[in-house]
Amino acid sequence: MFFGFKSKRSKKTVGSVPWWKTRTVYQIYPRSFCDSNGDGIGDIRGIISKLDYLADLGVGIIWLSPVYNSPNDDNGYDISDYRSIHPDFGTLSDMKRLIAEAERRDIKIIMDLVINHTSDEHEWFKQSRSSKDNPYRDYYIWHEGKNGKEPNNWTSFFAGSAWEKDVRTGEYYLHLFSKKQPDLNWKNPKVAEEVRSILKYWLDMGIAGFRCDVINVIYKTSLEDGKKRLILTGREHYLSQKGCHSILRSLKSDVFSQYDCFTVGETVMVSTADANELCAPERKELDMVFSFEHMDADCINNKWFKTSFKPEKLFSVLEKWQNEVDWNANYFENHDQPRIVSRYGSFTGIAESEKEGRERFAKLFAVLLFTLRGTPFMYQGQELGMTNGDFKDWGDLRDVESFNVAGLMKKLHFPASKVWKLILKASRDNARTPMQWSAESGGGFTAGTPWIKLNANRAHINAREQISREDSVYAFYKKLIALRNETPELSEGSFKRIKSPKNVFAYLRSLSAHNCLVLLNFNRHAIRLNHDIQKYLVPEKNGHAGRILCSNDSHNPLSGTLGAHQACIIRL
Ligand code: ISL
Ligand code: CA
Repeated sequence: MFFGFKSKRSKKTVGSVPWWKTRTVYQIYPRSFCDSNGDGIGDIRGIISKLDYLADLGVGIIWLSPVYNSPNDDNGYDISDYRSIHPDFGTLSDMKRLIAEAERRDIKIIMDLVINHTSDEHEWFKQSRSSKDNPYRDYYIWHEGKNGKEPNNWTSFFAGSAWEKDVRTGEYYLHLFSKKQPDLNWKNPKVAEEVRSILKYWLDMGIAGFRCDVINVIYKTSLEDGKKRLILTGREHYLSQKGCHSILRSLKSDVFSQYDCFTVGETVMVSTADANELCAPERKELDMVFSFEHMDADCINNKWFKTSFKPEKLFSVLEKWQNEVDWNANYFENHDQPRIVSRYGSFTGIAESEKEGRERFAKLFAVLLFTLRGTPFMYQGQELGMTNGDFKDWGDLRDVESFNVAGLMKKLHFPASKVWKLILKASRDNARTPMQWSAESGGGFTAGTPWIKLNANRAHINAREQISREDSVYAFYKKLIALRNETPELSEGSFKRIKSPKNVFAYLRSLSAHNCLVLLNFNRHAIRLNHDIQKYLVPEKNGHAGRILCSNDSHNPLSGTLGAHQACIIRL
């Protein structure tokens, strides 16, 4: 519900604020977005056919997950040629048309930059593994074994040792991810030279920036044994190292600063201090970073062990990041994360009867996303309130990480049914099911057989249905995007948390004399607001009540209570 607010086509730049601070970013996972030729795999022509949909929603930037050539061990995050497009997705000329067609609609495109590793099928690696004296040998990290075993005790992000022995030379190569993703050697200046030239190639083609994959792990200071840990043994030797900072500074000064572009780093295990070292303006490294701490509000130790969602944990992490980092890259979903409504809301979405609660919950997170200070990043299908996959058995899963981790759990003697339960909850495949465009058998995604199981709830959760309804999650996203575009205090204003009842998140966004109060009730029941909040709603001095700009519920918060899962923005 939006009050006294007309949605206009967005004014994309506000004053001198850079465009990447005011626009909304929409992430596309190309395999699962829209298939134009019936082979079951989403492609670039499919994306082009949906540009009007995105423009209408108010999207200002598309982040495209990898579309480069790749053997797809990790769905494109294993690149075998950085300058070409995977034939599954189309051709280079399709890509150029996508850039031009997006530009016509005032939408910019950023690409995924995966430079911690390449595919083992990249020409550099083929050369590198062929012999110890090949000129490409030093592009990767090779080491002889120690007493007939791996060179050190490091473990991979995808479980198991981070080393693989290669028969050709008898030495091991490092892979922090799958064994088909060998890590590049960033101590070799030739690697940086290659990457600079790849960056220019795409920027010259009209790309507006990059999402830099696991960018804070690229530099390995030493290859010594790491402190033994439950996950990622060895990490102290490569997380956010000095060497990484100097590489990023040189990429910024040699390349990024020469273009009107921006960078967002995907940075694992970062603290706010690490984030500031990477993206505070004076550091001249990255423009913003994705952190992970706020995604742990439903985990114990690591993402595989999910517990119930703890809203207060989420609030305190968000508050810390809002206060300590000037400009955040805000997100709650991406291609690696289960869907919000399923993981935090426990809405399976299979039952039509859950619709109202699920949609209200999806809108609650939408208000949070668009009212935090920073650039909002949304993921395809989030605007429809899409749910986790409805996978029935192992044959329905596709993700290399899920299989590797399941293998490790089995080795540790977890019972098979337990393994399935844990994987089902946390698998990255939950986010990768095809976009639900319509109720039809292919979900409007494909005329063929989708590469991964389409959720049966497409019958009632789909874009066509959402667009037809004024109170849908889609309509709510569209209005929120426009509201943020039209309300400088929401995009540029400061953030100040206000004391609130348990599981209610309340804060002010302020710019000069303008203030917006944001109230988010994460309780499943109505709640009475405390004095600290009430005093803003009806100020004693002038008696003017705040004006509600948006709410996911018709209940009036000015009455002093919030409804179950109610979220609203009030202009004071
Ligand atoms: O899924 C994760 C977080 O919940 C991580 O384990 C993830 O693998 C890590 O965040 C790195 O992700 C990025 O690099 C990977 C790729 O598989 C992911 O899809 C990508 O987002 C390797 O390139
Ligand atoms: Ca296709």
